[in-house]
Amino acid sequence: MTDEPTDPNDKLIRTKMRWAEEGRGLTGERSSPARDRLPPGQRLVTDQPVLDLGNRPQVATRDWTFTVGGSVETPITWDWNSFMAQPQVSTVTDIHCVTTWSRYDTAWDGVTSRHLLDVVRPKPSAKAVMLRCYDGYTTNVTLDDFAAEGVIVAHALDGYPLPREHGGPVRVVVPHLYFWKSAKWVRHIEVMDEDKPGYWEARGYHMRGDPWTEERYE
Ligand SMILES: Nc1nc2c(c(=O)[nH]1)N[C@H]1C(S)=C(S)[C@@H](COP(=O)(O)O)O[C@H]1N2
Ligand SMILES: [Mo]
Repeated sequence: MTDEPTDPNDKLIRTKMRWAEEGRGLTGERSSPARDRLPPGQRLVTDQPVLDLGNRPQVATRDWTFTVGGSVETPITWDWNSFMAQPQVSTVTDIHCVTTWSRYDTAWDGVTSRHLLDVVRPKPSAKAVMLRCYDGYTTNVTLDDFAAEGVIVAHALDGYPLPREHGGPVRVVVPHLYFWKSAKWVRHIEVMDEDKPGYWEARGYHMRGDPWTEERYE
């Protein structure tokens, strides 16, 4: 498994990189999270669009392994049964994609990032995580953002096993950041002493991606 995506969807990727250069979607509008549920520059959809590099890995649960390593006291390797044996939670969150669609009330089941971090125990020097996926996609999240309330390593969406196109068997959901941070088909979480850009972050997307302040591109 290499970490370089094969980019089967080159045209879409080039289009999205051009949007990043042009600052597409930026409105400079101000909005108050207390008053508005929809962040600036976003429009509400009711279906959930499928967006990825176009190469959707098929990973059967019996072949699935998930590892966390890097700057931690206790690296882990979980197979499907070990993952499902962890304490489970259900969450309901809004999601906001940088391409300007938002969807309200998506329901997820899985394991909280906080539980995961309690198990692996990041070293005091740890600052960020790189989420590494079965399709070669990567995205970075600071340790604070990853440990935030509501972040879930999810195996179910709206009450059903997470469909392959939405990242099944397991994806990460970071609901308070733009949806490109929510890594589908997650394979490995690397805890790092320094924040580094992932796939889209290296192509003009913002390192953090807060939808309320329109951290789309930089
Ligand atoms: N592994 C992986 N995760 C990914 C992506 C990807 O290409 N590969 N695309 C990201 C982007 S840009 C978005 S908007 C969301 C889309 O998730 P969805 O297809 O479930 O709506 O997944 C994110 N996670
Ligand atoms: Mo996206």
